[in-house]
Amino acid sequence: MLAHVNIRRLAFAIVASCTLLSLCYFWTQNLAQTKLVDIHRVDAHRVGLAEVGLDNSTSLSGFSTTLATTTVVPEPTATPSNAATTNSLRRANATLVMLCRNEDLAGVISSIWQLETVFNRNHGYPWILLNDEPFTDHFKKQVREATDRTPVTFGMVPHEHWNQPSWIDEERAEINRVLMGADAGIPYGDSLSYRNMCRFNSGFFFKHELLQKYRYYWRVEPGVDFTCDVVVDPFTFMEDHDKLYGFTLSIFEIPTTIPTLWSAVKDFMAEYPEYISPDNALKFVSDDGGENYNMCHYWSNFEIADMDFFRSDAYTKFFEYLDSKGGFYYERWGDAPVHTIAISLLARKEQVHFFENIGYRHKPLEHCPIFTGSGCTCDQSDTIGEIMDVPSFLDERLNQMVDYFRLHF
Ligand SMILES: Nc1nc2c(ncn2[C@@H]2O[C@H](COP(=O)(O)OP(=O)(O)OP(=O)(O)O)[C@@H](O)[C@H]2O)c(=O)[nH]1
Ligand SMILES: [Mg+2]
Repeated sequence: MLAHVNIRRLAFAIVASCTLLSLCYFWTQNLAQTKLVDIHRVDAHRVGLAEVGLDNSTSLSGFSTTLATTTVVPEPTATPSNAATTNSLRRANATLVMLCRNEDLAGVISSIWQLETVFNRNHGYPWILLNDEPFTDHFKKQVREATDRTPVTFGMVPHEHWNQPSWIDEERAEINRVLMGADAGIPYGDSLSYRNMCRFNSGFFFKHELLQKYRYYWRVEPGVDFTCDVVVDPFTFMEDHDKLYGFTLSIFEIPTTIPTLWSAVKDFMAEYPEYISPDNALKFVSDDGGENYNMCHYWSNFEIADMDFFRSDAYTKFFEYLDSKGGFYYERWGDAPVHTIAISLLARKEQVHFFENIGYRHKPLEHCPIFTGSGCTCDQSDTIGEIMDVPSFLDERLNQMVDYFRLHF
């Protein structure tokens, strides 16, 4: 009898524990799911996609574009302990590229050292450093030491890929540099070298002879931080998933730097409809069906991309068309909106990938992953999560500038 009661008690205890465990399990799962969805809503807001209006089944793959009912599919993860070493890893045909100046040395070494530490020491992707002036021996020596066993090559940007073309009306360009610089206080508004850099990054870097043999590239800038172990190779990920463009941060462009960019893009679309992808992401860059640009752009100081996209007929035509308008010099068109608009219009929307798992900081902005399973040294609350308001004076300034252009040119 006693044994019988004990067995009943034991059975009850087992059933009760199982029920309790199941309840706990479902509760924590639910919590985790809610958290993901909430964070991704913020995320969607951050990348300006909440307004895109994609339906639940549509995903800009890895983008947190998605709405509450959508399952969040993170990139595959691996722990650093089971990440293979250089020799056994499959590598993509890819390179790490940094455009920099001799005086950027400390920031160059810092960025290289960090990316080597969190990622490349396991892969050995070669570095290519480019400059519009010759690198000094001192610079090359220190960079070689920082890259350790990883190959590094130093290259010069050809004059014709960097400098303002002779057909640009320098008087007109200079007037606008003054207008945008001291007068309007637009960052780099008065800088010719910044314009050269933006145009080079828009239309020429992938043509550099040192980059010809590579398909994928990761753009790195001096002085940035990589704050998490990169345990999945983004290059092979891109290759395996047919991605053309990867980003971590997305913000608004300053409208006064690109007063006539979108009208040039609209002209291009009208003239070359054959290059516009039927499955494009126009909704990422325009909230009104293409009438106006909403200023959203991927922050291209971080960029992992397939250079074959930039080398394609579609992009070549797109860049040449924009370049012919002179806006890189008469205004201050950045490579970020140019790349963003191009990838949004010329590619399929699922060919863009949000690298949620890559911790990245380019001051003052950063992205700290929510999937911080692997070592991260960032604070998730530092991730930009709000749409940055465009100050109203910029709008006013934009109108003034458009009027100015109408009057004078
Ligand atoms: N060689 C060379 N590189 C440049 C020049 N201007 C900019 N760069 C590089 O181009 C990239 C972008 O320049 P940044 O000055 O960082 O521009 P930004 O990221 O828009 O602005 P910041 O917020 O100041 O970083 C960086 O990799 C720079 O090192 C230049 O005149 N010569
Ligand atoms: Mg920068």
